[in-house]
Amino acid sequence: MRSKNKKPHLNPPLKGEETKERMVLSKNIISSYTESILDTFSVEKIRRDFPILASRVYGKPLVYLDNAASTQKPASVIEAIRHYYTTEHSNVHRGVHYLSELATQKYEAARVKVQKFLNAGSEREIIFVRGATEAINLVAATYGKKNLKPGDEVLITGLEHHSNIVPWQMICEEKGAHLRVVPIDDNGDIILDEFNRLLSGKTKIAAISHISNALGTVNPVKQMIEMAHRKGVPVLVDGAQAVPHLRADVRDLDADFYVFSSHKVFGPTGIGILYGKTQLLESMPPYQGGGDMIKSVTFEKTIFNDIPYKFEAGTPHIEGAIGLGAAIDYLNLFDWNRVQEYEQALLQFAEGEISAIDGLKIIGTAKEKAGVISFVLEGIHPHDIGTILDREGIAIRTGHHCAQPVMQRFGIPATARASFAFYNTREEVQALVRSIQKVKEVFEHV
Ligand code: C6P
Repeated sequence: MRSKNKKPHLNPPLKGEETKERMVLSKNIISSYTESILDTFSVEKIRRDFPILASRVYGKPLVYLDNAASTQKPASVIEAIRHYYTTEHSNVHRGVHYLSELATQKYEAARVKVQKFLNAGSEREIIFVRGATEAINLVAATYGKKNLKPGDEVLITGLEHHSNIVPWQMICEEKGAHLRVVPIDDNGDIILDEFNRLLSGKTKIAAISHISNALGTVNPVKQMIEMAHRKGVPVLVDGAQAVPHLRADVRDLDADFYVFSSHKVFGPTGIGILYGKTQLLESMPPYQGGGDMIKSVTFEKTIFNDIPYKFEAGTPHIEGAIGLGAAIDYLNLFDWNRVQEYEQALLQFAEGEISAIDGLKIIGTAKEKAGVISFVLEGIHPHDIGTILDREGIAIRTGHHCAQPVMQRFGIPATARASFAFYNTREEVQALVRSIQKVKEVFEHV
């Protein structure tokens, strides 16, 4: 994360009006420290772990800058899934035979890997779900069902992805509760005083993103959780964009719920995690009914299973969990201080280069940012930028990024978004900059 306080050796953060000028300046004086981080990180070695990164699209080398949408997979994850289906597959928790026990053991071992990855107190606090979206829906539907009544409030922020808005809207409507939204400022930072003010006796839960997918803002979630807890309000943290960039520690954060998707953290699609504190999970009703979530069933009454199984009805995404476990094993090979330093240096380099392009404006200049540069080009629709870049082999995302209220806040319909992972390089940033220049040239002649 880029932080003025935490990383004084990096160039200072860029804010508001002074952004453009400062970014241009930063392009010229990218510190030798930043240069040396970019030079010494073993990025080429890391890239060899990701087979897809060697591909060509339209005859050009792939430049994959859509990591906030989904990250690519290392060979070890692909191999873990192949190995599972080749030698280990059966259903879990159901059979006494060898393969069922083996699959169960692998599935449960993946849960323990996630527990350690998040530093959760117990593996019972780790629920396998389809992704961040399902995790938030689960909490909204079950915690909301139990705790919300007419007049109560749910507090979210103006930076949220639709997945952390719509489920709360739905349960508020059902229960006659109200959704309150903490505003963000012109840089894309949450206004903390407003967060504190809006936490009231009526607030039953606060749901906040750790990192914004549309702007890259890193929110001070630990501080926000402290503020909420002082008023007795539990907090759900949407960590979908955080886990690829930092090591989240749910106990250090004291998060009540923490959610993320495997596919954004170099694991397979269709699987994700809901972490919840034991006491809260035990107090919540089940989300779905079916096999595995019960202890006993008669036509008169069902006794539900203990957590985490109470929330895992039906045959789970077994190879997904195993693949996620392999992704965590892979991430554990790295020194995360080095990874973060590299990502910050790359982001800073990219911001300097990109912001120097005439007519380009970066949307989102928060105090701390990670992984994302959202931008608009004067007179050119982001979709046209995305299409022309695609022909150059460059994958970015364009549109509202499932965060329409963020776009409304900045008075724009869409942005072009380049999002980075630790396997991206300075040369890829330069390719992006050259291609944006080409976009401008194309439109100059239209
Ligand atoms: N953002 C993006 O391109 P799922 O779809 O369940 O894996 O993740 C949903 C989600 C929740 N919260 C945040 C902060 C997110 O960024 C996302 C997914 C992708 O920005 C796809 S819309």
